[in-house]
Amino acid sequence: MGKSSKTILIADADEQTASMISSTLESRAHSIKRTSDGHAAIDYCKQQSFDMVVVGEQLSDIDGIGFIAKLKSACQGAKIVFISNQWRAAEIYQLLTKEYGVALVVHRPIKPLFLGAQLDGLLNQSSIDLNVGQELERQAVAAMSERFREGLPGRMAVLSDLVVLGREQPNNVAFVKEAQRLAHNLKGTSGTCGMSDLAGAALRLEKFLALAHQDGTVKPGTWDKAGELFDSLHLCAEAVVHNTAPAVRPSNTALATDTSSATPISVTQSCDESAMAKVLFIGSGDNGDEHEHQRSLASGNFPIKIIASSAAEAVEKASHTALDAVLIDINFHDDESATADLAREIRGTTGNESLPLGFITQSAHLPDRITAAHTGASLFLNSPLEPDALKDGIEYLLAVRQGGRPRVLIVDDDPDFATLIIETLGHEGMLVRYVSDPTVVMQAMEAFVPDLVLLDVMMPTVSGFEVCRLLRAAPRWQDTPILFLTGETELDARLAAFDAGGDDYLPKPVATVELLTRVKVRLDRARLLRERADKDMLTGLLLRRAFMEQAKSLIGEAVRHGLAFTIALLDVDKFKSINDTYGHLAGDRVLAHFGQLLKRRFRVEDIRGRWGGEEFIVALRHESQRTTEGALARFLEELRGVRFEGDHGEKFGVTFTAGLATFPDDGDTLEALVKVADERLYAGKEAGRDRIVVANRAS
Ligand code: GH3
Ligand code: MG
Ligand code: MG
Repeated sequence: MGKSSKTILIADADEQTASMISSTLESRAHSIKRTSDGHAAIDYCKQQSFDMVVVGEQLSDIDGIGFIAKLKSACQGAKIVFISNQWRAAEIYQLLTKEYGVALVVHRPIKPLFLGAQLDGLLNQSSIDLNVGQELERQAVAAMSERFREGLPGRMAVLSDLVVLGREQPNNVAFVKEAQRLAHNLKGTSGTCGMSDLAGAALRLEKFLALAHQDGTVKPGTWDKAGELFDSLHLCAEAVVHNTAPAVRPSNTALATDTSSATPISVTQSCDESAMAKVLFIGSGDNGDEHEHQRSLASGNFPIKIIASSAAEAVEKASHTALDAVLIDINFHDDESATADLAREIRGTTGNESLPLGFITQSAHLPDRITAAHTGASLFLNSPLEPDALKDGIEYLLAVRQGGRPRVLIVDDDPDFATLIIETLGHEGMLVRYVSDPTVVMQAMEAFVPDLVLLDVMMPTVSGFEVCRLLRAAPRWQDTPILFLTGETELDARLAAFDAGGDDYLPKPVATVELLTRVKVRLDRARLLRERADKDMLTGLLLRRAFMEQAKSLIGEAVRHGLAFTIALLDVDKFKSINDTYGHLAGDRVLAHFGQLLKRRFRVEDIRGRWGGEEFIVALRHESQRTTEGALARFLEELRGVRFEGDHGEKFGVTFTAGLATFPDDGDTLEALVKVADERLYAGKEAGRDRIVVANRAS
């Protein structure tokens, strides 16, 4: 991936959005010019050439779309990105992309990490003339067609064997069903690849076989007719393999299928790099490690890319790559506080506040718990690393992450089709996990925690409808968007999809641009709803109700595993007088900073919320009172060091008082624990503030 610096113009009258986009791009070392004025923007474009122009919904003198219409002639060659306030009608989308040459439409709310990955993808593409969506689709389909072509003789050989077996045992319904399934998959993939003759022949075979069995019995004469249909299918397949038009089917000619030379069906697991989870591995910085770990992770269908780094380069790499987790090998940095500083610095870079952290240590050398809790290490792995431990550890880190790149699970028994989807969605910065066996979907859901599921309908063993119903029965997956992908386009099948609890329905063959659009709409909508309901806008932390919901699961977990956890209520000291002295806006800045700092400290799986006003709440998983007290003391120490600025430039500092309560010693319900923590907080205020209280009588 090219990391060369690009020049980018941001034209947007919305100060906040422009700042956010600008800092996202600056952190990737691009140079930025900003304006809120359309005329000024056109002038800039005439004076210098930009690699990209990012246009907001509204400029000071013209609306964004009107501006884009003018922009086209002024700036040749720049990629135009439009930040839209809303999802628009298809015609406007068409107008923007086809007429005005807009390369990408991004919808609010904007996620810096996601946007960064999207813009990176755009800036690294060499072709500028082609519509990006179409070009992407063309490339993806070309790659898919090539793989499909390679695997086709193998697929045909399996089908041919089935025809032979079917003739030998004409009453065995399993052969009919399996042949039907294979024909169905052939139809889907070849249709997507634009091989219409082959798709048509496969459809005829599939339809015939679907009607050839009933109540567990096979109709007489089935295999004779199926043999004929298979023969014409085979001709089309030959034509595809040799890249020629299919010959006219010679009548009554038996086909000699040479199965001995056929290659087995290839199950392709390779996929586009951008769809991979990226893990920064901070060790000696020696690439040997990277290759070794990469090898040990090569198996399995969850692609992970290891990016090796020395400690010196780590912060730089973290701010320029859309990372999913960080692993630090402490053995190379025997100074523990330097390791903790490095971890904090990485989580201080834009978009990485909630990046999961893992430490690799020699068992003899465990870092102290307070440092670990404050810094936010979610995981300790013992070195030397066992291959499985590394894989499991990384999966754990990826699972505890919240609010990272959009995660999509695809369930489909056709690996070629899945690969196409992985590539298409991966290009957009999404993380995709692929499961070919519908019976393991539940485990995959638990391990991967997707934001959206793409479900094939027709699969061996379990149909997609059933999988969907199963998911909907679990409260946890009730709101996860589920999209069906299927070659069945009859009305009944479509109704069944919605009946089963699906959110949308996409016929196969699927146009990748359409798929992408629908996936994005669903993801955007789901995320928007979740954030509106759960998040406090000022601090970015959970609201009280959402906090309580998430914290409740801590109780269940603590009971099951016999573990403790500690909650802390934090209240900013003399906040009223801060508002009175320095202004309400300065007060808001204090709260926002407090929230940001809370996010960056502690582990990503610890829960943080805004309890209300200037009160915050934190729950530290699996931590004792003593460790939590220590970690909070470090946090208080850090906060004391922050200089805030009043509305008139005055400098001031803030402190807080906290009350702690631990499960199960101080109570066995969340409400009881909050009550105890609140009493201790109050005692701390009485005793003079700026302290952390762990026992009923403040000392
Ligand atoms: P103590 O040390 O005893 O906690 O004193 P305090 O002044 O912090 O406590 P008090 O509860 O009397 O005052 C809290 C103030 O916080 C009152 C309220 O106006 C202010 N406040 C609540 N929410 C916000 C907010 O979102 N922004 C700002 N700027 N102020 C807020
Ligand atoms: Mg207060
Ligand atoms: Mg208060």
